[in-house]
Amino acid sequence: MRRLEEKRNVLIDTDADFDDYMAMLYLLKHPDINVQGITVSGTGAVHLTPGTANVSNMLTLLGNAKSLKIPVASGAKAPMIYSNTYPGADREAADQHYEAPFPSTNPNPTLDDALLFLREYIINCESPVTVLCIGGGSNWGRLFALANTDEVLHLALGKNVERIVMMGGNLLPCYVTPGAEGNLQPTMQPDPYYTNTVAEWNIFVDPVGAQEIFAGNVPITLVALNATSQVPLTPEFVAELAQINNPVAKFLCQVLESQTIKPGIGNYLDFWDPLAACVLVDPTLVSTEAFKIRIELELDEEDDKSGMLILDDVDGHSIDVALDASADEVYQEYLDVIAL
Ligand SMILES: [Ca+2]
Repeated sequence: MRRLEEKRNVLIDTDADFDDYMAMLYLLKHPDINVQGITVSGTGAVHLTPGTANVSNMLTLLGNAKSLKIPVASGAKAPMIYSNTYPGADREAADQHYEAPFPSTNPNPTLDDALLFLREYIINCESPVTVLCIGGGSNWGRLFALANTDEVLHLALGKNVERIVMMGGNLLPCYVTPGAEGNLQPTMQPDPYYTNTVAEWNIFVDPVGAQEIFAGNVPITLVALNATSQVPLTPEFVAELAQINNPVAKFLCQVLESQTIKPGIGNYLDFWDPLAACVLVDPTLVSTEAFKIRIELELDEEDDKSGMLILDDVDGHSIDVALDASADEVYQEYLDVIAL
């Protein structure tokens, strides 16, 4: 396990998908990470109200009073642009937390305004914070948009947010080798309702939200499909996780063994959000390269490329993109922490 020289404060933004649980519980168990708050977006996998309750109740898996008090705040009910949505069956499964039970209900109330929580935290924090953004750009995009007219927030974001590690996007084969195509189509089978083949879900659900984050002048590591596709979610990994005997591992196994998730293991599911969480702790698990990137914001119903990442040296923003990952090291790092 990778130890840090000093404890790191982290804010998480999530859409409470199956792999978000993997990512969040890894950071919550890591001895050198202090999760300072979790904001929930209702524009990705989960709907906002059940998602916020699920994340709050997830904290009961940690079995300590301190974790129960981590602020959980509900955020965006709608994207900043369009109404691109995940498949309905996937959203329903996320709402039901994959039928995996939480030990109990968290007695602490959730917060109803993620933007207000983030603004106050970032303005008042005494040491820098790192952000794990695994739920698309709807919450943090709005925060950066707010900072355009809120000078106090603007200065605090520049001073106090050390880096945003965001799972999202893909650099196409026309830009890098090996390139990565979008990931909408495999999830929508057998009845794809979007034609887009070039975007990744987290960017696609809110291209403007992601673009606001890119433009926010905070260092960004984008854990793109180019890297995550090299760390597949395999039956072998699930078997190793099942060897760990604690409530967190047991919960994660129940999620991964659920009807919705299990068919994708060893098939089309990758270590998306948990790779981003591992990279937040240990950046050497991936190799990154800086590119100037902007996001396609136009919607074309006949040839949709909205959400596509475009390399643009004039109008792009400098982003460190993860292109390569060491799968075996990632699995080991992940399992070591979950076993604690
Ligand atoms: Ca997610």
